[in-house]
Amino acid sequence: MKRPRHVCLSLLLLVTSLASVSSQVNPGVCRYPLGMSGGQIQDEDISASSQWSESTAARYGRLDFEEGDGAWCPEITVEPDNLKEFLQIDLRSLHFITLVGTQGRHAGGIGNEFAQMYKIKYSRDGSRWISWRNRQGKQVIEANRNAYDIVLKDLEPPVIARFVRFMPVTDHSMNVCMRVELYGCEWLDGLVSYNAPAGQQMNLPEHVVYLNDSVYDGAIIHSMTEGLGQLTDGVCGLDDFIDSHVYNVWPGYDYVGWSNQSFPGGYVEIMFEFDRIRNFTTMMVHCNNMFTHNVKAFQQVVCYFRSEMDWEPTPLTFSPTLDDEDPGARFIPIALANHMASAIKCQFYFADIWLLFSEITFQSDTAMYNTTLTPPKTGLPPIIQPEDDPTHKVDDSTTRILIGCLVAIIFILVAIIVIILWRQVWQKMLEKSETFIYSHNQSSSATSEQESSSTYERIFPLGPDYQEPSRLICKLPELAQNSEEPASSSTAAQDGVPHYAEADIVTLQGVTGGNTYAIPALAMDLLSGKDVAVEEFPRKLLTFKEKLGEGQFGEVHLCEAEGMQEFMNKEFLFDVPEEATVLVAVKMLRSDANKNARNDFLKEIKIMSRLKDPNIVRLLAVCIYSDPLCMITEYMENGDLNQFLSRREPEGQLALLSNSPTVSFDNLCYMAAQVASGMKYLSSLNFVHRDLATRNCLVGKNFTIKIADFGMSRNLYSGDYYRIQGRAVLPIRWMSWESILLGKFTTASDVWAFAVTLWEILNFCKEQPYSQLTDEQVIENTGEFFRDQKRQIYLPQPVLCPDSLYKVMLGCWRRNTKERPSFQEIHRALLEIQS
Ligand code: DJQ
Repeated sequence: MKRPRHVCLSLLLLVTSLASVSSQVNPGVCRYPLGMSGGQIQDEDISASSQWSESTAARYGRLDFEEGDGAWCPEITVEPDNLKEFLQIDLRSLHFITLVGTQGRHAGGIGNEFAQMYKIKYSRDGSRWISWRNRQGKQVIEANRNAYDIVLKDLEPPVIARFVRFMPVTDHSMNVCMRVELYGCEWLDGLVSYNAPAGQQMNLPEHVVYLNDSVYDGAIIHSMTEGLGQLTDGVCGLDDFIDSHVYNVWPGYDYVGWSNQSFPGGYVEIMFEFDRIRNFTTMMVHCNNMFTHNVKAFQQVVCYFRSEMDWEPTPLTFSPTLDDEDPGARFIPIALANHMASAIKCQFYFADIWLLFSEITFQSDTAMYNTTLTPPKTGLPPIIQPEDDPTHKVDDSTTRILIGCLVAIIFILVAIIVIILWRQVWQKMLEKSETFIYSHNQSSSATSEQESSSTYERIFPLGPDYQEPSRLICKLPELAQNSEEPASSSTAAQDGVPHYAEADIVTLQGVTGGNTYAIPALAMDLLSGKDVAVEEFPRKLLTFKEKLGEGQFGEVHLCEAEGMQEFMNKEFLFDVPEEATVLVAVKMLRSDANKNARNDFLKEIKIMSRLKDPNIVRLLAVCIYSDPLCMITEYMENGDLNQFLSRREPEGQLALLSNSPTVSFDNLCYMAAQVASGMKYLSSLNFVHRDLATRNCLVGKNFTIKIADFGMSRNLYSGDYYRIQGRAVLPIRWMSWESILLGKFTTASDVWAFAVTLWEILNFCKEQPYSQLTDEQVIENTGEFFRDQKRQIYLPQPVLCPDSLYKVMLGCWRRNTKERPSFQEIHRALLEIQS
């Protein structure tokens, strides 16, 4: 299983920005100030319905500016029922706007006017104005309570517009002044509207699923015209279309869907109109594929292009491979073969009864020829000057394609260099970012996502409308897909500890444990097994007893081993039973495993053979001279720690009554201390576990513990892993904020997970961490840890947990990784508490 690597996101953004093509907007990232406070928006692009005086003209309505009399103020008092006044901003091109900020007139203490509320109107062409509404249909936005504080509000749904109007609203007659800012990024898709048949309603026995486009901003009569909506709001639907990322909405909210019963032609036609003629490379359609509910991605799409007045006669046809196995929602890319068009009309053919889309995005070259032909529909200024001689058009476009190819090659080369440099820079950058204090004053002056140099220049709103973490979810699957990058970055320099040279580190994937490990790899011949520091065990001396577990490519069996003592005696100089046979656990590679799985198995042997600590699963011997490949470890008769504890009770009345086995507080501490000790050992090797939890610890005789890593595929624990669009799987409830938000896994994030494990232990594994929170809420809580404004929710102090121990846990959950204790310190603290 692969983990998301945010390196890939950054790389993707980097390459995308260099290549200056458009790509799907990520609302989580698209939050840059658009230039009211930074000055990129010119005075002449700020206008208003009226002004109180020359010194309170529209141009003084810039957030955080104190020029003139300190804000824009309309001529007359704003009355509750009068909505005539507005402050208007022209962004000069289409922008994806995710956030707005307002402030009143303070003027160094002289002013005290502000807007308690306002509405937003927006327009893409300057003539058709649309009133913004939130997802519940409400137009009024609560705003300022005083003249100086900035109030940021997420636009949920975001808007795509060139012009925006702020219209102050009051509940009583009052003087109002405003300073404002817009946040977002340029809308490079260039899409100005899509027209489609209205979404329909699906009647399931247990739900009515509303598959309409509930935020469509055009007209909806029988069909949707002239608007944009859910297909462009940057929110991808979940695998199960009945669920939604957004709270308090109805089943099916994220999707727009149609049933084939209403379309005798067998297809749904959607027409897309753009701001100008563009050279299209790709269209991405995010489709649901829950075939168990008769929903499937389209079986064919036929697209027509209109570049001038007429539609091109020959359409482009594409048939994706139908997927009857994976019910996960997915983006289907459709290559548009550099067609030039200002409108595209696509017919999506049903593959099943239902067709459900949640996002459609386009990639196109922005620099296009534009002759005396059709003027852009919106009247937006074209980017490139008109060509004088239309006969050069064809030649010209071929040269453009050639230049494009060359440029692409250069970018790929640059990207490769960047990847190499990145590894070194990335760690340093992230360390720095942790100390970065998020505040509006420090927000960048960049006008778009593409121009900004740092991810941290975005605005993270401070109000209750904060959406960032959950929004990241939409982007994560993309990261997971691109996670071919080795995991070594996570093992690189942490907290100033000396570490292995990058080149010595290899990435290994466990077989049962689907985790990615990174360990120092010494030069050795992997497949010959020469350098595996464990001995070959005669396979015929193993007798199978029962199955202990199963992974994707192998099984773990309980076996009797004859003469294993020799192997054990050599390793441990203490006594082992003298019987002829001992029980061992044998992990075996399935005979039908492919070459990759086989290599992974051998790599896992290599790693495991180097981990020698009493509290880590220890490899006793292997069978690699012949197939099936096996590795052998001691049998831990009490299974995993989670199962072990959940079947036991603390000593006391309750246990006496129920007659269940008990575990004393001291024994709990003893087990916790062993986990800490094993982790102390791993951290000394700079080995990052990434999935420390009670489910990954084994219990032997007398409360002995060994840390293992079963991987994420055990059904029993599937609820502990958060699945993003059927791909990335993350133990979010055990993960530090930086692992979730930045993809950063270090010993410090293992320390965080250790404290969650400790919490589980003290609760006898009877409760899942944050059991009151949904996965989405856990991710939102991660955002609170990140902002550290005392709104984060910590796991509560378990009943059995003394204050001193809870202090240790809280220390492990500090925002700043450097302030968290080391495993050495934790281990010492646990020994002290125990005695
Ligand atoms: C690490 C691993 C052991 C396979 C179930 C009940 C049992 C075994 C990061 C380091 C710390 N340690 O282990 N990584 C990966 N491996 C494992 C297991 C636990 N597993 C899964 C079981 C299991 C026992 C033993 N007694 N009772 O299924 N590994 C490797 C393993 C298993 C058998 C032989 C050799 C290694 O998590």
